[in-house]
Amino acid sequence: MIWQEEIETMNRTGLEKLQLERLQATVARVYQRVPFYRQKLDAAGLRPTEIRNLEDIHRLPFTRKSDLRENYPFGLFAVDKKEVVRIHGSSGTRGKPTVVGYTRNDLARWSEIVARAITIAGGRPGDVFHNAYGYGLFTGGLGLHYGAERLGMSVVPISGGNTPRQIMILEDFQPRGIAGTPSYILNIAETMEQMGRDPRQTSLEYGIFGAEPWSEEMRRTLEDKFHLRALDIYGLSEVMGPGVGMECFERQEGMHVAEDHFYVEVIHPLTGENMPPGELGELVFTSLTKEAFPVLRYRTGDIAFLYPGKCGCGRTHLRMSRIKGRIDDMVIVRGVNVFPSEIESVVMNHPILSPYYQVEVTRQGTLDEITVLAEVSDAVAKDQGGFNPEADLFRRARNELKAALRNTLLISTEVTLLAPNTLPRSTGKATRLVDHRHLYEDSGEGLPV
Ligand code: DLL
Repeated sequence: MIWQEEIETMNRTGLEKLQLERLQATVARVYQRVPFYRQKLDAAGLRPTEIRNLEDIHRLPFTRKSDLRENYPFGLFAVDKKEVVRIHGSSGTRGKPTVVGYTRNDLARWSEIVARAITIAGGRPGDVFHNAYGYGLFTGGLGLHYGAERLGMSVVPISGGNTPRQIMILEDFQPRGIAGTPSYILNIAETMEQMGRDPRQTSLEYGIFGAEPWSEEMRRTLEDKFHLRALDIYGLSEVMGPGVGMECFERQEGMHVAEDHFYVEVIHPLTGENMPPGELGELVFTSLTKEAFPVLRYRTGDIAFLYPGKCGCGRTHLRMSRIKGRIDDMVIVRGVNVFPSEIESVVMNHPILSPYYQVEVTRQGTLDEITVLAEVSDAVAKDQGGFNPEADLFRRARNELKAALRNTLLISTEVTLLAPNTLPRSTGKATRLVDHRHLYEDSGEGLPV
C-alpha cells in the first residue's frame, strides 16, 4: 500500500529518480493531449524529450489561474470526457469556478494520498472520523471522505453547518479524529460553550485543519479548547485537493509534500526565480501522476517556504511551511506587506478578545488603510454587565491591540472593538479580508464612487 514507510522514508536519490520518470511521462502526455500545453512548450522551444533531469523542470513555462479561466470549463483536460468520472471546482466566490476533472485512476490515487495524509496526522483504520468539510464542488468534503474510507475508518459525512446537530453527533459517535476548516471547528467549540458543554470532554484526539490560512495562535486555541492535536493539511483543487501537504503528528513542524505525486517549488512571485529553502515565496506545483487534469508548474498564489533539512519524524519528503497568505490577500500599507494571518496572531494573544476578527481595507488617496474588527469575549462582556466601547476596560483593550499590531506589523492600524457574536461565523472558509479598495478606484479622490 502506498502510504507505507518505503515511500515516505525513501532516500532522496530514489525519490528523485521516480519523480523524473513521472515528470517525463507527464510532459509527454500534456504535449500530446492538451493543445494549450503543446502551444506553450512550442513557444518556449522545448520538446518533451529535452526533459532529461529534474533541473530541466525550470525550463517549463508556468501555468496560471487565468489559463484555467481562459479554458473554462474543460479546455485543459488531458483525457476524453468519457474517462472523467468526477468534476470539482475551486471554492472561489468571485465569478466562475476553476474546474478540474478526475479519472477513476486519479480518484484511486487521491484517496491513497489522503489516506496517507490522515495516517501522518495520527489517524488509524477503525477510527470514527467526523468530516465537517463541505461536500460539493469543493474538494474538502469528498477528498477527506474517500481518503478516510480508503484507510478503513468509519467516516461520518456530516459536512459543514447545522452546528447543534454536529455537536450531538460528536458527543454520541465518539470520533477520534475530526476534519474541517479551523474557523469552523472553532465555531463548533464556541457553540458548545454557549450550550454549556465542554469541548475538552469530547473523544477527539487529532484534528485535520486547513483550506484557509491559520496561525500558531489559532492552533494553540483549538488544541486547548478541544484537548486534541491540531494538524495542518494543504491542498488546492487545481493540483488535486486536500492531501498535497500534511503535517506530521510527531513534530507538527511543516507539512510533508506528497512528493511522489507532486513536484514542489518556491519562486519569487515577481521574477519567477527559484527561492532557496527557508525563504518565502510563491508555491508552484507540477503534478506527476494525474491523468485527467495534469498541471505543469502551477502558480498557486500561496506564500510559504520549504524547510531546509530533514524532519525528526524520519520521513524524507520535503516540508512546506504554514501558508502565510495568498498574494491576492496581501495588503500593502505604506510599503509594508501585511497578511490577515499575521493580524490573527495578535488578536488571539489578547486576553479579553474572542478569536474572531476581520480585516477591512480601504484606500485614502493612494494609501491603503487597515481597520481590524475584533470581538470582545462573551465572558468578559457578561462580567462587565454588557459591552460598552467607551468603558475603561474596552478602551484600554483597544489601545493595547493597536500597540500590539504596530509592534508586530510595523504599521499603524485602526481598531474597532465589537460586541460578542457580531462578526459572521463560517461553516467553511472564513472571510477574513473585507476589501473595499475597489470602491475607491477611478474616483481619483479617495472617495467611494
Ligand atoms: O481548499 C482544498 C483543501 C480542502 C485543503 C480541505 C485542505 C483541506 P480550494 O478550494 O481549491 O481547495 O482552495 C485552495 O485554499 O490555494 C490556499 O490558498 C488555501 N488553503 C488550502 N489549504 C490551506 C492551508 C482546498 N492548510 C486554496 N493553509 C489554496 C492555508 C490553505 N491556506
